[in-house]
Amino acid sequence: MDLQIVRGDITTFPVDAIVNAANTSLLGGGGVDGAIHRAAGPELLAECRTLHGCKTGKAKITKGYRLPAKYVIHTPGPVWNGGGSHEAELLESCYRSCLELAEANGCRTVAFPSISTGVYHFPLEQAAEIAVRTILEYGKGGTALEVVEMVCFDGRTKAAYDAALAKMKER
Ligand code: AR6
Repeated sequence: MDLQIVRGDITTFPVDAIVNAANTSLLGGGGVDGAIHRAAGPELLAECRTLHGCKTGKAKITKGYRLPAKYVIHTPGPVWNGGGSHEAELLESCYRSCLELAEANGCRTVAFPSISTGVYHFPLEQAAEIAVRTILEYGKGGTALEVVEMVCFDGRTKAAYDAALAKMKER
């Protein structure tokens, strides 16, 4: 399994599954969630309504509708609350749950946004290290997933994920 850090708009990625940094209602919002719902069209919200929400750190899958991706995997990340409310383990659980669900649905290629580092205010450097470590550890366990892309929307986010990957490779 290859982990790639790239810059771009996740709604344009022709992968098997893109991940949505959702909220627990799964009924849409701003940020990447809003962009995914706009690009996928109203059928996505209609399917999300049948899911009855999702717990923080877990994941649920839908079709991708008008997106180039076949599936959307929705995961509510933790809201940063100072670090003493299990935020790190919940963020790790988001990445792991999404990878497991992607693999269980036969996906080979998955693209993630930077979960929780927008309006949920998880500190970027720490979030990047958790994401990179969790994805690489998942890959080491043996997986049918071939490519995992971390899709960074801006330069600061890309720099943080590049640094986290470089740091992991040094170890
Ligand atoms: N492609 C890739 N990344 C994007 C895109 C895009 N098109 N648009 C934004 N980002 P956020 P969160 C980046 O706030 O912190 C929603 O309202 C963005 O720059 O979208 O997990 C949900 O409904 C940032 O780096 O997600 C929840 O209520 C990253 O995606 C809440 O926000 C995540 O920022 C979730 O907050």
